[in-house]
Amino acid sequence: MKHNLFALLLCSLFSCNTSIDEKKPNIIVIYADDLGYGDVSSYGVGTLETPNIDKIANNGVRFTNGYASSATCSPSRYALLTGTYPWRNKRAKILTGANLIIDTLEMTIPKMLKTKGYETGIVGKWHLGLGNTKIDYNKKISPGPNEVGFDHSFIMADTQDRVPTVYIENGYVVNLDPNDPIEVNFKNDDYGLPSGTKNPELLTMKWHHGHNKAIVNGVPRIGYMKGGEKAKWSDIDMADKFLDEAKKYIDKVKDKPFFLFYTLQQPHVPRTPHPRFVGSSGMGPRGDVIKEADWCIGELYNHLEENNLLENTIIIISSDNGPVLNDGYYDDAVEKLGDHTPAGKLRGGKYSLFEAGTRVPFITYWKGKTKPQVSDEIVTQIDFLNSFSTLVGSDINSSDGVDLSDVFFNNEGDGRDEFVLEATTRTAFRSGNWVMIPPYPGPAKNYNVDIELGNSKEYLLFNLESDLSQQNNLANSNPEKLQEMISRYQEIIGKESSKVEQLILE
Ligand code: NG6
Ligand code: CA
Repeated sequence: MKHNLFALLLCSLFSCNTSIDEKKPNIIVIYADDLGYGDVSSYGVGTLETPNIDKIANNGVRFTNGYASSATCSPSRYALLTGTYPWRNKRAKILTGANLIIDTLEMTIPKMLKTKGYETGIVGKWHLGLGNTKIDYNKKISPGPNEVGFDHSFIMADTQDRVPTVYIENGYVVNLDPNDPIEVNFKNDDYGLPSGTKNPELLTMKWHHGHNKAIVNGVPRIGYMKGGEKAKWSDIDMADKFLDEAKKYIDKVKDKPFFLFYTLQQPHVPRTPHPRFVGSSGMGPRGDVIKEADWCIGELYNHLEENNLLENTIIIISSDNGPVLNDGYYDDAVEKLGDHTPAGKLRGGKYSLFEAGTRVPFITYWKGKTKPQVSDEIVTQIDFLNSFSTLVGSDINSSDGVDLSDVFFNNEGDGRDEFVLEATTRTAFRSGNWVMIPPYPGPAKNYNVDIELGNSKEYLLFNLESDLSQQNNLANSNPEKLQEMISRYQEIIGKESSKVEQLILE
């Protein structure tokens, strides 16, 4: 009490915002990688069981129209953290060994929360680029998460299928032996080491497309890597490692309000479940790593409960993009799928402008505050910044985001009316129950991953209320609606429209 009074006095003297910190809720965003709308059993459209996510979903708000901003990872993460449409940032594409794509001057969720006294941490996959010149993994790597608002970071740089296969903590490669420096190269095989293409006999997992370069733990990766032996991660222990780090972080900061961005690596390729999950789904490694992710979420929940943190912690669960089965390795994802439907009834998948690209599991939970609810309101991850801002009493806002704090946390209010979704630099527009996909050149399908991309010579117009699976193109039969959608879409994307027109003309 004495301590609190003293803090209050200090705060009133220096007009800081920490006096009511202890009442502010902790915020944990759990972000899966490539988890589909139908991969979570509470969504009722697949056959895989995810009891731990379901427990949170069934006690919180389960959104049926919840969207990532993009059908791929880096753009979605960029939009989530900045509240800005990814198509406004030309560098927000799928990254491979790239430099940081968030400007260090840009507003982010952790930066905003820090103005209100929050501790901020990220544990897991980053995939937003590092440094601003050629990255030297043997020195402090900066700028990165710590320069865009995170007090603490324990990350893998890109994805599990890319080198360097090491963890980076607050800018430093973990367990790096200075006598065994790391070199990384995404173009030329300069190191003369075994590779997926040259040495199939060394592989424990076979590549299907891409992923044929450096071999680490028997798995061929994207890119070449030399050195850093002691620093290399163990793939099968990655889930446990991230979970441990997440718990350690919570233990360290739990006396203050905190924001944790817990970015799971599952079920992105390569799918490497810990042996205790092998066979747990009956669907091969893809199902098994989803079981593993579900278990991790349960463990994190238990940890919060054991530490009496559950009442004052908001938990959000979502995914960065929709599902894909074969994303570059032979891992039985297709063969052992059975009746499971990772995208539910939605068309497309990862990389696609159709619904399954961006419509993802989306759950908010705040014990004692949110009532169990299934909400059909349209909500997106671009809206987190503005919604968290309202929640913590900040006036920082992004112009692309909408304040949906009531929808997320109070079982009240309306969702968005409209938003522009993105897939591999193409955009489409949802307004109410309508979706308009402009014409784009390119193949209708990515045959490697067996997913329809949403490219077509004609405008596509769907009414999701009567046609959730986007089977009936109403562009010809409803020209007024089409024109209305095109006009509004072009108004939003502004000068980007010239680019779209150009693509249409090609
Ligand atoms: C692609 C990879 C894919 C995946 C994706 C990024 C190939 C052929 N495909 O380039 O396997 O890594 O990048 O996925 O290399 S994401 O979820 O991080 O966006
Ligand atoms: Ca992803």
